[in-house]
Amino acid sequence: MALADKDRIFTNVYGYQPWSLAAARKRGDWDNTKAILAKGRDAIVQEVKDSGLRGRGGAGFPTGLKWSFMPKEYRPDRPGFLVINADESEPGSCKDREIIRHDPHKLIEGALVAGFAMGARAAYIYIRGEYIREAETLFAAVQEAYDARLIGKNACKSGYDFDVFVHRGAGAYICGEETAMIESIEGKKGQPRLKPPFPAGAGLYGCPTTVNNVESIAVAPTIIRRGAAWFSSFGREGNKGTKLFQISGHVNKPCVVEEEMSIPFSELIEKHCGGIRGGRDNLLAVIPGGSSVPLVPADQIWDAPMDFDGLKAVGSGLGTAAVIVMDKSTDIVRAISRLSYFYKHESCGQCTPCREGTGWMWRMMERLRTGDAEVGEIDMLQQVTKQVEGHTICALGDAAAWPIQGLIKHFRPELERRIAENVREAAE
Ligand code: L3W
Ligand code: SF4
Repeated sequence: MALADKDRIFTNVYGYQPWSLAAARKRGDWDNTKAILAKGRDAIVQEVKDSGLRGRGGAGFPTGLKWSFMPKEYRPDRPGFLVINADESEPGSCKDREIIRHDPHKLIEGALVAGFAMGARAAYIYIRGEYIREAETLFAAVQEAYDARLIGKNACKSGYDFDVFVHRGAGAYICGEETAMIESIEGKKGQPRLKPPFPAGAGLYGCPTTVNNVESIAVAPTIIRRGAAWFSSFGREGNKGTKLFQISGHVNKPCVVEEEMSIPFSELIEKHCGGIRGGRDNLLAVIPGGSSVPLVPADQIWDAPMDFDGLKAVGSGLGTAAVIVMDKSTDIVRAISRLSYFYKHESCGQCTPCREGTGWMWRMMERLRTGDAEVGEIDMLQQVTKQVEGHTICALGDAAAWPIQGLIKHFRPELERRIAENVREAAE
């Protein structure tokens, strides 16, 4: 059953009401936040654990568990930090933008609640450089929260001091990787660090740090207010809660919509997007979780539950729930080749398999796109993806390899057809 309006967390996702503090308060934000903090650190972490919330930035790591990795004791010489990943750059992803545009106070209140629960001294919201208007909104909303003494010294009269800083990025996709983001905030070139140590052990300025996605943080106050049992009543085991889905591409009405986790793909598309352009039979394939996850052909995605396990079962992933729909007018080889170019362009270049491999993969994809290749090169390309996957410092290498692997797995006949046609043209 689809999510009822009364169960939506992001009630202003379309911006029908102002984002301002006054309007946010009418929607229930910042309502006796002091009472939430009074529950204590452990109780808040336990509630988030019980809710089943998993990270909304792509990896799906359990949020409450991540918060619990932060040190229990406060040390002034080694304060904890919360870093909020608003560097939304994954092709297809556009949900954090809507939260910041229309519901920034959910994020700021979430920063205070999460920061308090993990014993952090401050939150840094790292916002994508291209989100210029959104950054302006966020700066203004943070100032409103300071002026109302909701954050800063003695935040919400709780006796707890908590600062929120907004940090703008400069347009590099790789700064969305948590350790590259930390480097960037420190003023260095945004290149990922080797893990471990994980940020909870040694993060921003060498201090304990938790990096969470905007959506993961923005839902936290509602989870505490309405309770873990309410949140976990949506979705299925291991895939709980509500989720912002972002559907783009060849549907009649692309949209961002909050829905219950595990909603079947068909229901999501028919109910909220007016169906596939040209009807169900015109669907070719779907990239269900942002460009870093493999595509799924039409016949396998239609009944799939839109959650971590449901999409894993069809060889893909939920990622950020950025659903890219492609109908039969799509040149699927060209589409994946374009993604390959993106990863080649965004590679930070510090590890050889990614720096060199993304270039190799893109050039081979271009040869396959034009049909100017031998059939044996399809397997060679597959081998190159296997040499990149799992052999790099961060997940960008995997992200570059997986879409190509999905293409070869599901559309090999199309690759072979292009090569055959090119050979035939050359022979004529
Ligand atoms: C302490 C341990 N912490 C894991 C933490 C870790 C991180 C989180 C998940 O990649 C994915 C990527 C993209 N002690 C820990 C621990 N942690 N073990 O848990 O870590 P990890 O390494 O599984 O993932 P990641 O590096 O965060 C993120 C995928 O997301 N993605 C796209 C993302 C794009 C955006 C965007 O544009 N907004 O988010 C899509 O699928 O491929 O697989 O915090 O520290 N033992
Ligand atoms: Fe940089 Fe690519 Fe290595 Fe990640 S995998 S650290 S983006 S070179």
